[in-house]
Amino acid sequence: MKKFLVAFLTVAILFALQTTVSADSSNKDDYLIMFDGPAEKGILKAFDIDEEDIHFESEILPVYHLELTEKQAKLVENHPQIKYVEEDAEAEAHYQTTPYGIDLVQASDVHPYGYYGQGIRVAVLDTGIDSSHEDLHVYGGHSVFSTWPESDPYYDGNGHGTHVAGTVAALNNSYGVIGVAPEAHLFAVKVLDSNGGGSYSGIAEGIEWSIVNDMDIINMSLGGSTDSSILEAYSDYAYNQGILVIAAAGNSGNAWGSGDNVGYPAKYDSVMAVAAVDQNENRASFSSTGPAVEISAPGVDVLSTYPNNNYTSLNGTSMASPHVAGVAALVWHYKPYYSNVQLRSVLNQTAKPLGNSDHYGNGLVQAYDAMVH
Ligand SMILES: [Ca+2]
Ligand SMILES: [Ca+2]
Repeated sequence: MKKFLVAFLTVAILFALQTTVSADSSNKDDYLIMFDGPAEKGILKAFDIDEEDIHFESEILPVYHLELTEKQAKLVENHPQIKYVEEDAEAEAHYQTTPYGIDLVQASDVHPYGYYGQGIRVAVLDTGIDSSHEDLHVYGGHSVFSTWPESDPYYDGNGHGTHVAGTVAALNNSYGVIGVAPEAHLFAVKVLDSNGGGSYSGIAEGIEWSIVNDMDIINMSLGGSTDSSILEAYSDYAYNQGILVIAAAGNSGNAWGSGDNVGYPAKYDSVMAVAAVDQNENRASFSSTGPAVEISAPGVDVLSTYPNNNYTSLNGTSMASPHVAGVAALVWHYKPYYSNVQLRSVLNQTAKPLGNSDHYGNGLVQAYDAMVH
């Protein structure tokens, strides 16, 4: 046993020595150097720096980008005609896009004051949320499906749920996009499969999970054309428990904006039906119409998160609904003493009127106006 240990130590030490030696002798790193005065390439040659180690010779400054060993770098640095020697530093693009909808619903007007919907719990009843996405933080979840991978709420084989989640709460950082309420807490409640299909029983189970797990807001970017007393009972129950229930009005509208075609559960009294507008605040031709339309939000060319660290633009009242959920989170964080009924009333009273109420309901949801109301 002891012999083995000794042998192992010897090998380890040898290996360590060898590593050190090789690092000292031949490992080259990228450097930027700048001469004090005009560049003199001959000086570089004197330090054994070959032509092949020089990557770039500046035409406007006496600067070279080259490869040096640590030893060479030290020698170069001590030369009186060399002003600077710097190891090359890594850089990457750091920017975050603000989708137009974030501005349109006035989220951009309240973020600078530090209002991000902190801690408001939003259940996204959808196709799951890709929780490994760099621009999302998912706090929990549940799937109504029993077979893998649909049983995993953090697997989104469709993309719809991840997109909806990003509109609610994509993180405020230096990359990707920003959501309406970037510090709201997202919960992935998977009631739709990878084909975007589901059932009323699944939605009911998702609503029940949301009630039991103390959600503040339920976003349902989904719907069907069948009326169901039991789905209505579930929606009512959630609303009576103090949850704000928001759903997409549906994509059954026509170019004329005629007809009564809002889907379920949006059509129920306990649920806010959200219609879609474009960047110019005009009704999207697909957006369902009728007296049940309650409020409007951006739903055309909406940029948001997509599985596998992607971002994409989608259309639909599905994209409009999470804007309202996000605004509700902003206002509720600011005025936590509001009941869901009061919050809903304020969102409706402060919406920007856009015209025909069968098309727009009370109008475009407005975060700032609701908060100062
Ligand atoms: Ca971001
Ligand atoms: Ca309704």
